[in-house]
Amino acid sequence: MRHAEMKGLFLVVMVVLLGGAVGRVQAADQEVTIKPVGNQVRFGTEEITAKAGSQLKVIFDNIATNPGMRHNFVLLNVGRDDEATIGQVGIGAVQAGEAKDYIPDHDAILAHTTMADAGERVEVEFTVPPPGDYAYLCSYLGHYSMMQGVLHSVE
Ligand SMILES: [Cu+2]
Repeated sequence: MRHAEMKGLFLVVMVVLLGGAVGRVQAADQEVTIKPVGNQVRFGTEEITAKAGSQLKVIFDNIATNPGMRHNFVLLNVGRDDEATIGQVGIGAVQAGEAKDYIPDHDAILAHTTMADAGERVEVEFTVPPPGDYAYLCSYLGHYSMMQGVLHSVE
């Protein structure tokens, strides 16, 4: 192969590689997989730590086998001590019902997955909010009071 041909081939390869990189969705900075505790109304992971401003992907792997154990992951912009807001979201979710996938129209909701049936995996990617503690919960029918955790956002 002549030098000019080699150069041409190199360019084609570079364009293909770069084109592929641009077309790909940027990977999350961190991934965390959360499962329920068997068929209980409880998150197996009740604490997550992530860097403020980074991209976090939360995968909710609903390993429950009881079909009634539907769950999701809903992140709020309040701490776990803000029971009033958590209650509003939890009760609002019941009112929102199946038609709205148990996601009420509430300002406190920062991110959420869709509802996962038993055996189903869902995920959501979001930018970690400024440093602080943020409650997360499952908004399926009354689960919010037992199924909660906290995201620690750190510098
Ligand atoms: Cu649940």
